[in-house]
Amino acid sequence: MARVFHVPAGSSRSGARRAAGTPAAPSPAPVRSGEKQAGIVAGYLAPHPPHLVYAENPPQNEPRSTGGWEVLRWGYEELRRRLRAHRPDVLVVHAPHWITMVGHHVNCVPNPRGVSVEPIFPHLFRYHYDFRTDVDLAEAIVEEGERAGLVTSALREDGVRVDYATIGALHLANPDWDLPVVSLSANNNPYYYSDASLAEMETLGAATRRAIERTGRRAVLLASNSLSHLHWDTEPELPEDMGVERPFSHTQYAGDMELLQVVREGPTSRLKDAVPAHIEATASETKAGSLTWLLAAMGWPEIAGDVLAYGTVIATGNAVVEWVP
Ligand code: 2X7
Ligand code: FE2
Repeated sequence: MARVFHVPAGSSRSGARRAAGTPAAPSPAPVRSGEKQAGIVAGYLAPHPPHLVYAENPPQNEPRSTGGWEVLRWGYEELRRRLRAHRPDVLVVHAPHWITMVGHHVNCVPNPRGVSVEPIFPHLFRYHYDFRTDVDLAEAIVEEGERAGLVTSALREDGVRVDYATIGALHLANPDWDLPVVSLSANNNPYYYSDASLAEMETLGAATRRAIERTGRRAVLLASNSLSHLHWDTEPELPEDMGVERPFSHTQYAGDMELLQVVREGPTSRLKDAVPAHIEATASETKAGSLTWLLAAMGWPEIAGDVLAYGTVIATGNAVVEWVP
């Protein structure tokens, strides 16, 4: 891992903010969840292709469709049913299109609102969002990350546009937006340094778990990643034309199936080797670290994952998966 992203604990940008006299965020008070037990209650692989939101025709999205990608969307329907049953206080999402070049950032803006636009598919995704952040938990994740020696930063500027991978996964998991959110950035280190591993995501995952426990939250985690990531560079006249939707190649499809077989068999610790091998074989979007963060946060539980759906979107592989620790 490139050393530029490691600093001694306490020397981060938010540490500098405190040194400059800005009042530190108050320690979050533990929250009582009634009879509910706090901690991470479930984790989902929750891919974000903008096509899935477009196909749903929600009022928040400007473009209109005639449907498409139904099997993946049915998987999300089941995800939503299960997510409700876990009765979470908060959704915590790690997404690969909030790219930060230095460190791991956490959105601490209390009420992000604006229009999220997919830069390559703006004709499919122009989504009006308006949601609440669990600021206490967000700040606790910044603090725990810092304490663990990560470069962390609290985003506090109102009006910064929220990326489509964060919005896409959150919409598909909870289109009512009636739960508070914590959104984490993806540090782009693995895309720039050939020797970079996902080891830092282990640290970020553990820090996330400690922050959730410390604040007494009942949290559902969302890893907003597609799987195999080679895709077409042209799209059909009708974007939702399922007559042309298919895997990029048999090799890409087979790579996804190999990974999902390990997911279905468990335990999750086998994914410590399987995820990097899958990235190598399929240019998987899990290279951005969201899936590793999720599994590390759950402590690599000795369980299998439940694959709720698999399908391609403009040839990329996408799976909706549940893990209940
Ligand atoms: O970001 C994406 C993606 N992950 C997969 C497919 C299509 C578009 O955007
Ligand atoms: Fe993506």
